[in-house]
Order: sequence, then C-alpha cells, then structure tokens
Amino acid sequence: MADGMIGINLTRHIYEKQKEHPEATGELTGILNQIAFAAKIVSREVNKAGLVEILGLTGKENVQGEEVQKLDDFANEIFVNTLGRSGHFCIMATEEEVDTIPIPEGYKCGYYSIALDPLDGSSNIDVNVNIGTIFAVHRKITGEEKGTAEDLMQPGRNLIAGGYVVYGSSTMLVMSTGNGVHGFTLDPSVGEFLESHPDIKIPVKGKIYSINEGNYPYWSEGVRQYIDHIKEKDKATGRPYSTRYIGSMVADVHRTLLKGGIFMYPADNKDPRKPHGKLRLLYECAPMAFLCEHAGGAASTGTGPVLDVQPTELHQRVPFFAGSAQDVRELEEFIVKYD
Ligand code: AHM
Ligand code: MG
Repeated sequence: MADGMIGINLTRHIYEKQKEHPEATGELTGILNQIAFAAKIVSREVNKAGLVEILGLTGKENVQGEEVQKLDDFANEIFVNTLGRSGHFCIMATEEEVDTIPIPEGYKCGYYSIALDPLDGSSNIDVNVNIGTIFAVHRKITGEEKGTAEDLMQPGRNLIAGGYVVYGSSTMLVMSTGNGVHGFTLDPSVGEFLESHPDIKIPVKGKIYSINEGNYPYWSEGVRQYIDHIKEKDKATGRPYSTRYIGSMVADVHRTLLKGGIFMYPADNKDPRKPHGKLRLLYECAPMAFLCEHAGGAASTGTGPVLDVQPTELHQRVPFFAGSAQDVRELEEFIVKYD
C-alpha cells in the first residue's frame, strides 16, 4: 500500500492544494466531491452488472419490482442529476444527450460548465472488462446565467479540472486541477477515495503501443508507417514495442499514464461520416490530453496539441495520440513526413 493511502482522502487533498492558492474559492473541492459521489454510486452498480443483467433478462424487473436500467443510461442519470443540482454548474453536456443539458428549474446556476462521458467503453460492460467516466470542467465565459454551449466549447487549454474514474479491479479517480496529476483509490469499506498515486508522471518514452490495429487499412500512410516502425526492434531496448489494447479509453489511457507508451485512435476512412476517428473532443480527448500534459507527457491530433483545438461542435471527434512525450513526438514526425 502506498504511503498516501494513510489518511489523505480526496477532499483533504484538494483542501491542502488550495491552501497554496489563497485566491481559490474552495469551489473545486465541492465540484470534485460531487463527481466522486456520483462515481461511487456508479461503481456500486458496475460491481453488480452481471447480476443486474440476469435479472433484466428474466423479467425486466429487479427484486424490488423496479425497472432494470442499462448501466450507461443509469450512469448518465446519476451524473446529470447529481451535478445539475449541485449549484456549481450553469450548463452540462454528456455523450448520451444530443443537446446541451440545462440546470433543472428551481436549482442554482453556478459558474462552471461540465462535459462528461458518463460510462466510456460501455461495450465492455457485458464482458466484465474495465469501463470508466471522463469529466471536463471549464469556468463559465459568457455572462448568461444559465450558460450557453460556448461555456462548454472551450479549448482544453482552459480546463480548470479534468479527469476520469476507472471501474476496474478497484475503482480509481485520477484528476488534475492544473497542479500535477493525482490518483485516488476507492476504499469501499469507508466509502472514500484515498490518495494512492500522488503526482503521476508519464515516462518520457515507453515500450507499449495501444491501438485498434484492425483498422490498419483505413489509416493514413503516416500512421501506418509509424506502426510498422514501432514493431521493428527499438534502438534503446533491442525489442519491438508490445501491444496492449483494452478497447476502453479510460483503461488504456490509465495504463499509458502509469507505464508510458502511446495510445492512439487515428482518423480513418472506414466511415465517411466520421473522418476524424471515433473519440470526442470535449469529454474524451481534451480531459485525457489535459492529464497527459500535466503528467509530463503529450497529446496530439497528429498535427498539434489536442489542448489547442477550438471546438466547433458539441460532439466533435478528433484524431487522438497521447502518452509519453517522445513517442507522441515521433508519431508526429511520421505524419509530417508521409501525410
Ligand atoms: P464509447 O464512448 O461509445 O464507449 O466509445 C468510446 C470507446 C473508447 O473507450 C475506446 O477507446 C474506443 O471506443 C474503442 O473503439 P474501437 O472498438 O473502435 O476500438
Ligand atoms: Mg465514450
């Protein structure tokens, strides 16, 4: 057990960090606590996903006679209901809903916006593989009390907090408020996220690449050449890179943060309606890029930092390459050379 597990919970951690910034209002503590609260409820449900599904298949009702919900709808509802009533946010967006989500009538509108993927990697639920939640918090920039899409569609560079929760062999929350990247593990016996991975730093260069290689024929020449290259013997190690691909971005990025290497979801020509790959800028790529950069790594669209992309649509997709700084730089060099 890491030393940090002894007694520093998420609230205390943020409080201590805020003491270094006397100008801080303390609102971040409230925001992260609300996210952590919703994550604990989702974590509880994820842990019984197999059981719930069996009940769902037999009668579409659980033992209390309630309707059994799909886990991704459930996660969306929990996060939207919790955060929408917290008083911190003026507007929200999630992967599950086409339009922006207003704060419900009768509840206070706050000074922040939040974009979320409530349950990422949901195709992995049924097979008991890690899934996660990703969140991105911006400060309100419009003067509108209820906020507008503009408050959500800010470049990742403006994020004031970003992170994810991974529901895996244990549940972990990894976040940054621009002051290092810190990981907390849920101790179910006390119901608290305890600091377990303080100040995460990505190795400058890794040994692992992570990509859905079945899409190889659809990638640009630069991406294909880069993948061919890292499968040759590496000068430093004398071995080719290893492949690890879980198919849940949260889990793949989590491993990349801790072990180094490069996670990729390039643009491809498989689906002409999605020329920019699969992953969404606001609530998947930008917060993950924020974490990678603050952990000393990099995140690129192939032609520049993900954090500098000015969003033009709520559910915009971008090519995504993130991880160890040297690996991402090398990928960019291949794109410049071949594309
Ligand atoms: P989702 O938000 O619908 O779950 O899709 C996003 C997920 C990511 O977690 C993962 O990196 C990617 O889709 C995997 O896609 P693919 O199956 O094309 O490799
Ligand atoms: Mg997703």
